[in-house]
Amino acid sequence: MPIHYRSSLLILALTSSLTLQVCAALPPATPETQIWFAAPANSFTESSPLGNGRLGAMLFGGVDNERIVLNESSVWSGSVQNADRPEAYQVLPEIQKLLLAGKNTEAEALVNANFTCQGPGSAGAQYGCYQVLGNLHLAFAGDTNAAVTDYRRELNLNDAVATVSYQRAGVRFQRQMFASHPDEVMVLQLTASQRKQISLDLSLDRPERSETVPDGSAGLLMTGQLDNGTDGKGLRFVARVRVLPHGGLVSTHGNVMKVTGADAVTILIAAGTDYVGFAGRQTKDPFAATLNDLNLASRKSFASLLKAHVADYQKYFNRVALHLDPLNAQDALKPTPQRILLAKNGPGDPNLAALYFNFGRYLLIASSRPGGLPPNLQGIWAEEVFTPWNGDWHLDVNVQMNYWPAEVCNLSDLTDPLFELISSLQAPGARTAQAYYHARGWVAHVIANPWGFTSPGESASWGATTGGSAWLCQHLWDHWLFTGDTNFLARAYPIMKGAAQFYADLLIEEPKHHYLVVAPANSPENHFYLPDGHDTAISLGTTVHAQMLRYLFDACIDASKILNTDADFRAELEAKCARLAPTQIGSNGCVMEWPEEYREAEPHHRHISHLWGLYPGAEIAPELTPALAQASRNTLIARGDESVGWSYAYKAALWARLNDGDRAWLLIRRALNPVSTQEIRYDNGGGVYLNLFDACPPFQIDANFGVPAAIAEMLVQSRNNTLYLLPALPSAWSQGTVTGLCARGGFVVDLNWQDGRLQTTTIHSRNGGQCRIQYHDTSTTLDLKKGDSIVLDSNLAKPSK
Ligand code: FUC
Repeated sequence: MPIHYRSSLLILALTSSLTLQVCAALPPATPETQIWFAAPANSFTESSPLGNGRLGAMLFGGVDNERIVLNESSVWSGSVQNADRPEAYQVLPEIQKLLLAGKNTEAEALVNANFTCQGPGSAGAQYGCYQVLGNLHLAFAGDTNAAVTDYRRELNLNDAVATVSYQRAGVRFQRQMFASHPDEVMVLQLTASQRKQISLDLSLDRPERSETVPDGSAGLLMTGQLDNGTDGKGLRFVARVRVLPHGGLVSTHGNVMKVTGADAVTILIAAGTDYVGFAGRQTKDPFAATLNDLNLASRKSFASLLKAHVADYQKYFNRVALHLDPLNAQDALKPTPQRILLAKNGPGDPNLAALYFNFGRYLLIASSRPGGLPPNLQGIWAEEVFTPWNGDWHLDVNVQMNYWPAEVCNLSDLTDPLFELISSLQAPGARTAQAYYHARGWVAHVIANPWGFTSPGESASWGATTGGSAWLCQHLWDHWLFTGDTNFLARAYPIMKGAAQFYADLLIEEPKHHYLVVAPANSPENHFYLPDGHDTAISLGTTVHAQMLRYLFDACIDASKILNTDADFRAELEAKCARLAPTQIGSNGCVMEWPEEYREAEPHHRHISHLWGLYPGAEIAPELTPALAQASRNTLIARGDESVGWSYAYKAALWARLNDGDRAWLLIRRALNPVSTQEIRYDNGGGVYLNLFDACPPFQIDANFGVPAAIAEMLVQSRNNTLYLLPALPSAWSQGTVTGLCARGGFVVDLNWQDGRLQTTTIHSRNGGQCRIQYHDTSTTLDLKKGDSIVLDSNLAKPSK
């Protein structure tokens, strides 16, 4: 099919006047804000994602048969369970005694027998899994033998609208779809350049447990009940489709709706479940809620639904803009799959990185809205009933990575779902803390679901890690550092305190240096050889635990001072924090992952948890701890680049923190490696699918968020009251501009550079206060009032007028 790049406006000029009137206001897309294809999707990972935070869709764009995968963020099987082992705490002293005596093998046997969950854990039906809601099928009638020309399927990140258009038998057809947050529906409009050209059958299905019936005379209703793992009566789900034709006839035949000879058709989709949990819609009656959504939306015109959607979406998206010059301006106009291949086979395309950055912001806006559930391993997009790793929230890097771009990319208000999840883990986590550790406070281990699962996983090797709650709390403290919102801190502090209490109780003194260490501990999912050759995962403290605890304890100490509370607890934390094991450098020049120099079982393991203190933590930094920064470089080199999708993103962020833009760019280029859709591996070889979804593989959304965060770290960093400008600019990104990136202290930064050199910088202060700015060896300190915007030249001086 011959495809030529056209701006949206040009395409629209060819379509019906109805569409033209509606869409003329849409902003033109650019190569860095448009993902487009010259053909329909062959699979889920080629289709185009849409989302309003709660409702999701994947548009395939088939010409004769359109399949739209439908999702709703609370479509979760399983139910609340108590998977704690109530007597486990009795074994803790013995485990700790064995670890103190260097008997890790014996300790691990006890951990395996006692510090796992009761029952099958994540393998059980009661743990549940995030599931597809269903599929909407459109089977188009008409001359299916006629040639299709000028096919284009685009997802415009500027306005969050997907458009499919093509020419057939002299008629130009167009489909436009968006997921509206203000109107709680997904909207699909079919138009044609001539009258009476649209005829189709609509149906709604799901791989299991569903029934579809007519919904009055103008719609379909699909309902069903998920398995809860006990009596089979889990969440009830509802999907409703309403068809609003312009001209033509509509009829219902069983569970199929027929539209014949319409000029245009608007299709509204509403969905919900009766999940009443820590967030989400909180309705026991999804039947009524979805009917209400459709009734309200169908009173509005397509134009007004679209207008409200675009305004709502752009409120978030337009806060940041990144432009990186393409390697080749003509190539940048090619369909996205071709761009990905060209970039892989050439020296890489910075503009493709800008597109991926924008896509990450797009996906966060589409999957994380205040009041909703946080994006899971799939975001909100899944086509299966049994999603990989249950589509849950993994707490040993994955859900946190989903939120890495939130603060720095000016989407601070979208962190609310994560904070609701954290808050919801306190009560079950307090029971878990008692059952296994007889400790105060609360703990979350490695996996979590909407049913409050905080127990260890079913295998100690990966599931007994106690770090989940500490890592989650880092996001609470960072939110405060970025926003300075004291009301938020007052709400967050008790949660952080509970987490800190837990670890404070779990610490024991190790005999060699008398440091306080967490025992038992794992370094997420990794293992090592004991001197006797035994392969084990359990140790007496780990580097990542010490780093995360230092962060958490310091945060609680500072917060208690700011809030003027808890002097006694502060004193306890100050004493314990001072005795945590420091991050150590081994004889090989690398950061030690465990307290002893154990032989690594997997030197190229995907997790790099012992560099947590470099990113997302801040205790390692080139200007602060040069020796540890060098050891971190050595560690990254020894670990190697090759890994899964999210690991590339993590390593890119780590290289950014080491001020090495070229290495960070190398990792981002790896993260953009095309991965075949057929390829579902659970190990190395990550990259992207053709729709730019992250391939772990399989599809897993974390790197879609992790890479944008790494890009932001390459352009602006903030720590210890200093703002670093262009700290890790790759030599290949010689020209660019970025606006709206956020820094700790409530500063917003716009900057541009040419020939790799900083030109103009604007610093806007939201809260007022002092701001030290550093660009390579030049620095300046500004005293800013709330609301000030200061422009600086390439020497960080205020330009003379
Ligand atoms: C962690 C990672 C895996 C995968 C899984 C969902 O366990 O180690 O690579 O991303 O989460």
